[in-house]
Amino acid sequence: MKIKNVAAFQIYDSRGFPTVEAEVELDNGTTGRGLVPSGASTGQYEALELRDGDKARFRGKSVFRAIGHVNGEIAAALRGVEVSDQSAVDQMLIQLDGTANKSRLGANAILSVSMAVAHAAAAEAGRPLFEYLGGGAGTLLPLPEIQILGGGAHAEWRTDVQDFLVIALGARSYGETLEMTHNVYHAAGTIMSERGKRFGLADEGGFWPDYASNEEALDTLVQAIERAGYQPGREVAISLDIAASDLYDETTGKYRFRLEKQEFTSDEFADLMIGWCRRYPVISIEDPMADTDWTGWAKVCAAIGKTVQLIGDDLFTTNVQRIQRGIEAKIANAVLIKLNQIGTVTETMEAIRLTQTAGWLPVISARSGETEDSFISHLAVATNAGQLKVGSFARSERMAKWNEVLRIERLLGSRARFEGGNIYRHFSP
Ligand code: 2PG
Ligand code: MG
Repeated sequence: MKIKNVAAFQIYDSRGFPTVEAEVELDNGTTGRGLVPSGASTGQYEALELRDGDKARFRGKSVFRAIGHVNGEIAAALRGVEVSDQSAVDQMLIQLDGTANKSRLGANAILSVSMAVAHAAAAEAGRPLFEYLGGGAGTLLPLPEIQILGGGAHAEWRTDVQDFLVIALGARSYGETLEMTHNVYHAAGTIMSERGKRFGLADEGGFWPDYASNEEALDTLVQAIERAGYQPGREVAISLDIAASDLYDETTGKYRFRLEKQEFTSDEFADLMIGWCRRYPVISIEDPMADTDWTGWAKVCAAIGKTVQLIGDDLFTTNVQRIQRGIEAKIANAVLIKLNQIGTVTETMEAIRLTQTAGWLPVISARSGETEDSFISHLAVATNAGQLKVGSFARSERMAKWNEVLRIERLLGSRARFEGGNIYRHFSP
């Protein structure tokens, strides 16, 4: 079926910031919509999110230029194009833009259309998105990585570490991961209330803490797992996103904790990260070092790369060239996958495939600024990625994704598979 028209509109993300929604209409009237998320702790190598920068409107964050590009050049190029050839559509969008980082038309403009085309094609085929994207091969339900406390750029630097998360290693089903996480999340809230440390909710729905150190937050996480009745490290393990690029000063080469007013050389910071992973029941750590500090990454990977999942987010920005370099340099063992870091569905799926071919683990991820689109839930199952990170266990833009996996599970019926904590079987403590 051919594309009849493409149109874009300004909508608002979970922080109330403007973002792009595209709608693709096919010749037979079928439509598909793509809603673009937005990060706060964005990596410097991400594709460019085009914002108007007009301080008089939406504090410079409006996206009218990106929308204009969809309604103008992109719509003109895609009219009459076959909707079911996602890679050809994405290739056209990449070529039309003509820049390496999608800065001319804007990655937000391009991604909205790329996602809308996939949604429309799936609807036209009468298939759920995960089946359409995975060609029927996607049957693995993801192990969730769920935030309990939020800090860093998502909570005005109330902690230096950005995400304190848990992974329910002991769960036997996807549903059970949610039940276990629910229990830990509310246990953490109770503990924080008892001590007067619960300030509210951070951007991704995790508790906004009032702590004097990052380790106080780590201790709370262990206590919450125990209070909920689980064995830390065995049934429920800790996962951290340090988002260390935000703590790094490229001119001095130093890492800095604002809260604890401490500075570290790369070597010292790597030692701190390695120490946390050894002292606490940590199964996964993301961006422990800055995106330009490959020496620091190599040191961390050599020390704990066989026992802990080491995820590159800002490090790789879902970019196959950067992932390939990382695989060759052996500086991590997992890749965070975000559609809007690279800007098309096809390139995102290529990044997932490359990660899997190398024997590394992909983690499909939301952004801190999210929408009601549950595309990533489908993407995770379609690609058998095995892991999904969507912020916390609160707020509807997060719950929409967790809930969508429950629906996918029902649709898959007896074909649904769940590996749970077994996905880390090649890590030996
Ligand atoms: C991250 C994400 C999600 P942001 O760093 O992994 O937690 O944050 O979308 O702000 O980059
Ligand atoms: Mg991250």
